[in-house]
Amino acid sequence: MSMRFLTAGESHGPALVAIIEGFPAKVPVTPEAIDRELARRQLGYGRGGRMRIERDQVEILSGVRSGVTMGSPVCLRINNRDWTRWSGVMAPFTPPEAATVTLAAEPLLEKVSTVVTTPRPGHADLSGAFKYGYTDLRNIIERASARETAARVGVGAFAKLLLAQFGVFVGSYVTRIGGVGDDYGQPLTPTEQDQVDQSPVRAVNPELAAAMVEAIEAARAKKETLGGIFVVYATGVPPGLGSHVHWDRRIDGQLAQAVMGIPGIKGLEFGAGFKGADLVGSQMHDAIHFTPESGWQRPSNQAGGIEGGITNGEPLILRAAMKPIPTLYQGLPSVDLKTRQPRTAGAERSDLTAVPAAGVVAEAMVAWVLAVAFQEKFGGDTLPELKRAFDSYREGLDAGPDGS
Ligand code: EPS
Repeated sequence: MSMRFLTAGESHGPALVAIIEGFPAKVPVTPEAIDRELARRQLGYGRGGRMRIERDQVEILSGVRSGVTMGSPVCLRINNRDWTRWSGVMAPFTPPEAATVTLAAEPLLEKVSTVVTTPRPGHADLSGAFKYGYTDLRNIIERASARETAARVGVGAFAKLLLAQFGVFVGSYVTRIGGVGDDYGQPLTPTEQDQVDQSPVRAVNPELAAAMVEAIEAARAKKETLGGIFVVYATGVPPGLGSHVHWDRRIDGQLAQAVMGIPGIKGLEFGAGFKGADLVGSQMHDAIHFTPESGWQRPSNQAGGIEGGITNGEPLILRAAMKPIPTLYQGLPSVDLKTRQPRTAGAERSDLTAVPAAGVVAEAMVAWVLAVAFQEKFGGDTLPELKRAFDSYREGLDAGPDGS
């Protein structure tokens, strides 16, 4: 059975938790490696006050001993510091103690109602209310909040640690916010990736980063929110992950599910993506070269590292579009669920933009899909077993795709 994971937790509950089942034994893990990813998810100019309250840190409850995984379920927990303000509202067995919660660190919003009856257009509020039969939208908001993505990033950190054992690195950067930016789409070096994480919007080009910050400030003044585009890349990916033989084994399909499952993601493309639709075939497809000295070479990578639903040995490149955050301090036209009368949707605490953070969440999900594909291809309950299978596969590739 392949690896799987589940997360649980509400935005203002005591904690987020995740359980990873089937993770191989003997993979070295450090808390710093996980906390580093959690801190990267908290980055980004234009985040809301919640990010000034939280200092996400992992606590490992099971599955890791003396700094290595045990093969047993890994359970991780990330506490919500903000819970101290919400414990009387989120209690499992007693009704909310107060009608409002006073927020901290939020200049634009002092309090929010514990009971919310006017759905915010664009959020899960109305569709979630229809589905789960609530007029108190707090029951939907709490789990729909992108706070849950902290747990995914914790899980992704484990996937990254596994992939690092095989020289696979997953990174990301922002190319556009609010229509400002460019279409850059190359993988980065580790130094370039570190520089990106120093940028206020996690962009490669400092001039464009400054223009994106300006766009965020202009949006703040107008009580607007912004979306944008980010690139996720993976280097060192071996050929042969995924498969052409069945629809649900295609790795581009699996990656699409994983990245589209991040709140706010509305578009996704691999390599040349939508631009490729306008090219003729001879412009689109990456020529194949081989020399005994350099092996297989592809002078271009319009395929984004995937052909036939299988990784082809080139860097994986995908680009995702995130819509503007649907919580607006100006409020959007809506209807009160109780009175069915027109009413402006209220604000919840939110970000002006979360594109830089979404890139980090997408890295985690891409790393997860690659790690699952690794385990499916190379098998094994332990890291040494995986390594033996991987090394023998690589030797075979050097000899030729049929291993002869
Ligand atoms: C987020 C936590 C959330 C928001 C944001 C991201 O905190 P809260 O639930 O207290 O509002 O700051 O979530 C959204 C903008 C959203 O639409 O879900 C986080 O930890 O990233």
